[in-house]
Amino acid sequence: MRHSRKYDLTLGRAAPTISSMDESFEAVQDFIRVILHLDMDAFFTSVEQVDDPLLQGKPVVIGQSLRGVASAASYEARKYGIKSAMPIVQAKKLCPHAVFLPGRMARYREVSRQVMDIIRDLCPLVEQASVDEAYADISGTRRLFGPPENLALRLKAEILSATGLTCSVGIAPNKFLAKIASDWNKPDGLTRIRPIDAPAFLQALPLGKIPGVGTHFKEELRRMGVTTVPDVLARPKAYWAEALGKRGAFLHDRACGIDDSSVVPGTDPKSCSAENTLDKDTLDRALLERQLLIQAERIGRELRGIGKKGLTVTLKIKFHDFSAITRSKTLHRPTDITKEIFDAARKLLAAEKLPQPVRLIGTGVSNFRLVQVELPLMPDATRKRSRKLDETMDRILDKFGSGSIARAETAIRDADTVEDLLSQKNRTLNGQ
Ligand code: DCP
Ligand code: MG
Repeated sequence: MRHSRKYDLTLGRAAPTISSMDESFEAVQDFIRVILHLDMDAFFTSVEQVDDPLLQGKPVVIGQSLRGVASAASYEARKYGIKSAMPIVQAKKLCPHAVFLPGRMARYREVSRQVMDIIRDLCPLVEQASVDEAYADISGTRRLFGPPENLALRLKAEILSATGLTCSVGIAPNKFLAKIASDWNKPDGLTRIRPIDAPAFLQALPLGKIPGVGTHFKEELRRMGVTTVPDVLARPKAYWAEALGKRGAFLHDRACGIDDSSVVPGTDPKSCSAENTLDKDTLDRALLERQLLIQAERIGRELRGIGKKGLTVTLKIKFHDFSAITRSKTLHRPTDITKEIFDAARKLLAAEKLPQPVRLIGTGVSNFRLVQVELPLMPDATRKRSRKLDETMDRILDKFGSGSIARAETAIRDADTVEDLLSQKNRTLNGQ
């Protein structure tokens, strides 16, 4: 009898209740990866609105140049249909009374650092994915923080109190789903996608939200009669691998919610690159060079920002049929100078025959070397001048924002001296 009593008691204790079932379910989740993705809401414009309370509640757009595009739009501006990457001229038509600001990159970077520090303080493994977003692998943090939602709420609260800004957080079993989740309920959102819920989220996901599915790929799929995730899933993976190779297999994996990529913590970058898919496939070398110049400017600035110099410049070209080539050039000395990066990339392009129109062009700098002191052996006036030009450019871009980049491109190509550059800049700012 005693035995059975004990048995009864044990049974009683173990009898599943709804909450203990939830707990066991939650505990099982510990064995599944838990990935968190955090993305700041309307980042650049929100920083402006926090710094200048007069801007709160108003449509704000970052970008002023009539030849440029908007880099960010506040949620108030989005109500008028304004989005990032939209030409400023169009944005002004949609909402003439919006406040158009030049942007302050240095300030956004400063706030970004604050945000990333908070995430790194609380999460074990963090990968910064851009200026305003990061992934964290928070598998196994349940004992410390309880369910992942608690950790997400704490991150949101600490970021809000330190910066005055809101962010949106997604929690899911992999990076791809976590990013979908953070975007699901913006702004100030918190969305969790459990494995069991993934199919429902994916059903409603526009194909363009899958990384790598850009305008051209979407059009290609449309021609195949595929416009939704269920359309992708209606054909087996083998079909996709056969029809589109790696791209097809990747597409099918993502449509199933599969992504095995790891969160790679912020190790020292090994390279810096930039690439652009062109509006239209082209053989126009002048246009391609112009892209290289924009990329060299971006990479040079990035390198100078992180204090790195690279010895190898790489050119990447993707052609109309998606075939791709890369060509590299090793320089005599490591560089972070925009003009040197541009010159190397331009030479690589000049040496290439273009058998078919170019779809995408990119530049990369790698093979970083630590060179703190310029060798005095070769007094190099050109290099000094280029460096001075870059410093001035960096200051201008910090001050006037990325909207001024279009002017900067022309300036850097044409300017021989810093004075030239500044006078061009002033002319442009004065609308001449
Ligand atoms: N950005 C840019 N050019 C683009 C897109 C974005 O300069 N074409 C900058 C401005 C954004 C910041 O990067 O504020 C972050 O980009 P997001 O895509 O995360 O956009 P937001 O943070 O502005 O808005 P959301 O709330 O949708 O994340
Ligand atoms: Mg954002």
